[in-house]
Amino acid sequence: MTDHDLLDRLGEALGPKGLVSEAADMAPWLTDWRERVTGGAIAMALPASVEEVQQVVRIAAESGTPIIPQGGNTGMVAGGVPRPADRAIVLSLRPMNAIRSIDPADSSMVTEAGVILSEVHRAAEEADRRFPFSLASKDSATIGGLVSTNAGGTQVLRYGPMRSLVLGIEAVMPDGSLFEGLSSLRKDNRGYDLKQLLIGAEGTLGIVTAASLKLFPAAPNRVTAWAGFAKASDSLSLLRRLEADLGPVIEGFELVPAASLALVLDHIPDTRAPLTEAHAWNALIECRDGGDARALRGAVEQALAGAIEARLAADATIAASEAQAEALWKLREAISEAERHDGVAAKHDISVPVSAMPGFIESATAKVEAKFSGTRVNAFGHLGDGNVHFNVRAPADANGDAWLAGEGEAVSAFVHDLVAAEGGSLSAEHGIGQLKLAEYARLTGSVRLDAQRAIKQALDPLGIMNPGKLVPLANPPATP
Ligand code: 2HG
Ligand code: ZN
Repeated sequence: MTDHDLLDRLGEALGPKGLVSEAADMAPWLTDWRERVTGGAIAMALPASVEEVQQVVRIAAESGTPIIPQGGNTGMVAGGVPRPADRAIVLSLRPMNAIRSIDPADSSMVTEAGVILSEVHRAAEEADRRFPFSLASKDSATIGGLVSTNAGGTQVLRYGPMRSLVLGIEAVMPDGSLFEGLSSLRKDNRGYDLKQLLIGAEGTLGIVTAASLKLFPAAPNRVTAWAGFAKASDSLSLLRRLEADLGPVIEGFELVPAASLALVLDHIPDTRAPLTEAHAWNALIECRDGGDARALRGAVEQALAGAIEARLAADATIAASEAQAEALWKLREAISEAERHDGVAAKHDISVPVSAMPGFIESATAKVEAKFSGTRVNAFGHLGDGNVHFNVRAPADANGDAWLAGEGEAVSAFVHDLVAAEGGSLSAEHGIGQLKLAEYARLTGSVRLDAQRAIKQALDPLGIMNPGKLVPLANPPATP
């Protein structure tokens, strides 16, 4: 099929509103959020219904055209954009943005893939329920993307990643057939779980078109606190002490080193330091429940005072209003953006056992900064999950892109080797996409990789679903 014929077929299936093929109109959607990859596409399909998605997939299968499912394009590993040499169809799920149903009694909600996360939050609240999953890109990330990447975010400590919040999915399979798995069953033990296989598959096995999400009771009381302390190792002791004092109300515990806070204060307008003095390490602590607001605040105050007395924290503050809580969250959520404004960084989304993380941060930072002179580690994030973003900023005088392609690659291999030695993972929450594929292949055992390739081959024998992401080729072409 020629490109011309392909565009004709897609145009017939989608109508003029559902198809974009002008380079300028496609451009914003062909470069990933981190601006690391600009992919090649013949067209961008904007289907408005499941049937239209099925038609696009059938046309792609007939013509052997790669199909790249895309949501809000907020991913961190270039999983939602084509490869540079592709001549792909980018299939945007954004027009499919209906909330199909909310069932407060069942505590579940069915949303289409293009619904934006903050819309899900709002809809759940209106039904006096809650969807307790959040991340910095909540105003543009879509449910389909979050499901397909098994996204993590800042509430994993209590609620787990997307995998534990999805009850069912609907997906178009690589031959155009429909997996009608939108159940809200809490228990379903019929062997292999196709839903879980598709969650986190990064669009390599099919296209998620809708999801049934688990809702929770509303928890209107939130107490957001910020604590400063001297040593990374205090962070875990502080978390464990607060857990012992406060119990399960703690749902977020985010580590913010002085370097991250300085980046945010430098680059993000309307931000200010939360404590009078600077501390080498800080934690943003979020507690929530549905009980008595004053009681929760009192309990958190008392727990923090106890932690200061035990010298696990040097100072702490509690947000006195929703606006102050939002301001504290902004300091944490804007780290990624502030780092991007500052220059390039070799980014590592790593996990090790929670108990090993403080020691890992200290020793790996010393090793990296000693070996690669001028680099500066910025390790922040989800300490309570054993997951930090161990980002290594280029030396101040480095040429960003050239550094990334040269020394940056060596830094990444070095960091990933340290992570592997701890039994950790090189992708805790961002997935593999294009950017981690080579390192994933290098560090992953053949049993796992072969099983993954066999699954891919069985479900997508034509290899049209988001090729070049997540599944390393068995025999990659030799690099010249
Ligand atoms: C976060 O936790 C995101 O803020 C982004 O996962 C992390 O930019 C990063 O490395
Ligand atoms: Zn993160």
